[in-house]
Amino acid sequence: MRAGVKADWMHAKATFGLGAHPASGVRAVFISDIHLGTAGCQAQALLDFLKAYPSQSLYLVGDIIDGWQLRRKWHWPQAHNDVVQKLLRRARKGCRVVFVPGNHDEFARGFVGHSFGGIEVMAEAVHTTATGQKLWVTHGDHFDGVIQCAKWLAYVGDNLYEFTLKLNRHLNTLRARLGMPYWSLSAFLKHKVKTALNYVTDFERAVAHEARERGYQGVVCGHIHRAEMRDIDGVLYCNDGDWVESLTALVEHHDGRLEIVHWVPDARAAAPATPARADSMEVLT
Ligand SMILES: [Mn+2]
Repeated sequence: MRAGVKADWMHAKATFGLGAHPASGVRAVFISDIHLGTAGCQAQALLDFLKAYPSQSLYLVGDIIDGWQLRRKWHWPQAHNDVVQKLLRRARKGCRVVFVPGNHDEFARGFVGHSFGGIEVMAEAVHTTATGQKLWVTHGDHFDGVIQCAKWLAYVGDNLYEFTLKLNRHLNTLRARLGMPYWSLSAFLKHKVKTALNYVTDFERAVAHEARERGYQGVVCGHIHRAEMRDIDGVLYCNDGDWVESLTALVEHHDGRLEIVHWVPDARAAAPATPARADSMEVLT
């Protein structure tokens, strides 16, 4: 049984770009970390993705609306309305829409057990794939305990790396003038990023471990904005990524095959491919 399950997702692969979108849709779509209400939210790209991937089920795996940010500064352009409308329309048209709140939309945790416009609010969910695998669906912030390091360090990209190298030069010119010894800011940051990467791994392991404890074959989460699908000690760990930076989603095809979709917006399609964050992180380590 276990072997069958394994063979099934071993065939799963990540796809990039504007490849053929399934005309008949997919069985399930998992998205999280949309952060509606923030300037960083890539609402239009998400709208395009949702249009291209109709589904029988849609799981909103937390941090859909950024309540934290909205409390500080109201940012709600039309495209964010459109996303909400699109989700409600999807529920109305017969798609099962489940909303599992995250930490940024924890206000919705007060509405667990209720549904709004056909969208069910659940503290956590269980999705059964076409092949019978049971996937635990949770945002993942409850595992923050394993990530004690500043989370922003996990987002450091190569642009910032370039910047720190530059800053490093200026800093050390200044230090030299003040008669202070050379100190490498970039080495310091490199070390910090390495630590941050360890925390990512710790997070993934903690989530997978809990899924296994609970008797599930896999888990779908978000929260750390890092799309991933791999086996961790016999449990399928899936992270559906985010719609702020990476534009990623997890989909289940009608045959039960799981896939991480890396959405490429039309406007960017002609531009040279930007390396995935995982690649740029390697520059730093
Ligand atoms: Mn979160």
